[in-house]
Amino acid sequence: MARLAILEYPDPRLRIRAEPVTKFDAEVQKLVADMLETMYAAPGIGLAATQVNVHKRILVCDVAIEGKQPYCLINPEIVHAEGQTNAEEGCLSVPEFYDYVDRAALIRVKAFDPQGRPFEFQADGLLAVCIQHEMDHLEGKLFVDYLSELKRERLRKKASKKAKRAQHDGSDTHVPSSVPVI
Ligand code: GNR
Ligand code: NI
Repeated sequence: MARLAILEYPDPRLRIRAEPVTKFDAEVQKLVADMLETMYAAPGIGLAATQVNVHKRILVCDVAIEGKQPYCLINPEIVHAEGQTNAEEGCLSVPEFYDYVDRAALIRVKAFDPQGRPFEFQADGLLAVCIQHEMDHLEGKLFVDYLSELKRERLRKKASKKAKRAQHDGSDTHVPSSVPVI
């Protein structure tokens, strides 16, 4: 198992639409194990493959308060949605930023497990919110896209300040654009 690097806003790779998985092989199974390790280490309650720069329709989540209850959804589809909920969301790709987003309160989801077996289940509460958040990642969408222009402007300023600071003090893992990468 390995911890994977998580892309951060405004990285353009977060905007790539993920492709369906067609082969449920050892490579997919290793990726799922690495995504779970990365999610638990972060820590986070969900992770989409897009966030670790793999543009395949794979997500993992675990909203259990005690113990572990991992879910892995491959090629997920929402076949039914009802009601509305408004919960505060955060994202490992948008660190230190939280806001409220409207989502369906109850969803019925069809997906495949890492062995390629289809399954279907119903989710509500935080699990439903998390699955909708992760499925948006697979479309290249971020929760901040739902916020008002004013709030997104604030986020853009915050991100550009952070980027400048990283370039200045070299405290981050970012490679300065002036350094040639051979
Ligand atoms: O860790 C996470 N917490 C969270 C809280 C409310 C709604 C959604 C989430 S998902 C997030 C991890 C993440 O960025 N997944 O893509
Ligand atoms: Ni996220």
